[in-house]
Amino acid sequence: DVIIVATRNKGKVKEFAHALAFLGKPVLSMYDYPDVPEVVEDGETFMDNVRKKAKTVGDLLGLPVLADDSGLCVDQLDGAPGVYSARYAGEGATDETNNMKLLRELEQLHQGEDTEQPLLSPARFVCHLALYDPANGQFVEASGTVEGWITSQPAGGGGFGYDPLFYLPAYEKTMAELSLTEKQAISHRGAALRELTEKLKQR
Ligand code: ITT
Repeated sequence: DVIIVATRNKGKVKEFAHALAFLGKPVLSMYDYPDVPEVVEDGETFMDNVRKKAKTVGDLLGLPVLADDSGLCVDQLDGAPGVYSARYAGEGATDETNNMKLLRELEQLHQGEDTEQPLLSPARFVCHLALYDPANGQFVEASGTVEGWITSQPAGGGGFGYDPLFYLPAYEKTMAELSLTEKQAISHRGAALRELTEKLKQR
C-alpha cells in the first residue's frame, strides 16, 4: 500500500513525505513513475488544475492519487502570479528567476518612494489538494492559505519556490527560515492537509 502524489516539484515531494510519514506508507511521486507525462495546467483556477492533475494521473495509473496545485497571490500585483506561479518568469523558469521577476515587478511599483521599508506588499500562499479515486470517480478536496508579506530582503535556505521572499511578521522570519515541521504547522499546504485528513476521517 502506497501514497501517490502527482507532482514533479521536489519541494512538494519533501513536504508530503514529511507530513504523511505518520501513515507509515511509502510516499511516491512522479519521479517513481517517469513514464507519466506532464499534465498540462491550463485551468483558470487552482481548483480546476488540481482536479485535472489528480484525475489524469489517477486514471492513467488506475490508482488513487493526491495532487497539489498551489501558488503565491500578491495584492499589489492584483493576485499575480497566482496559478502561473511555477512559470512566472516564462518557459524554463526556476525558483531563482521567478523570485527575481517578482522582486523586479514590485520594486518597479515602489520606484521613487524613498523608504527603507523592506515589506513590499501583502501576499498569500494558496494550496488546493485533490485526492482522486479512479475506482469510484470521486474526489476529496481541501484547501489552505497563509498570509504574509513580500520582502525585498530574501532570507533562509529552507523550503522552496517563493519561500525566501515570504515574510511572516508574527515570526519575524521568512518561510525559508522555518524548519519543515514549523512550516507545516502554519503553511497553506499544512492547513490543506489537515482539512483533507479531517474529511477522510469522517468517511
Ligand atoms: P507540480 O504541478 O508537478 O506539482 P509545480 O511546481 O508545477 O509542480 P504548481 O503548478 O502547483 O506546481 O505551482 C506551484 C508554484 O507555486 C511552485 O512552483 C512555487 O513557485 C509556488 N509555491 C507553491 N507552494 C509553495 C511553497 O510552499 N513555498 C514557496 N513557493 C510555493
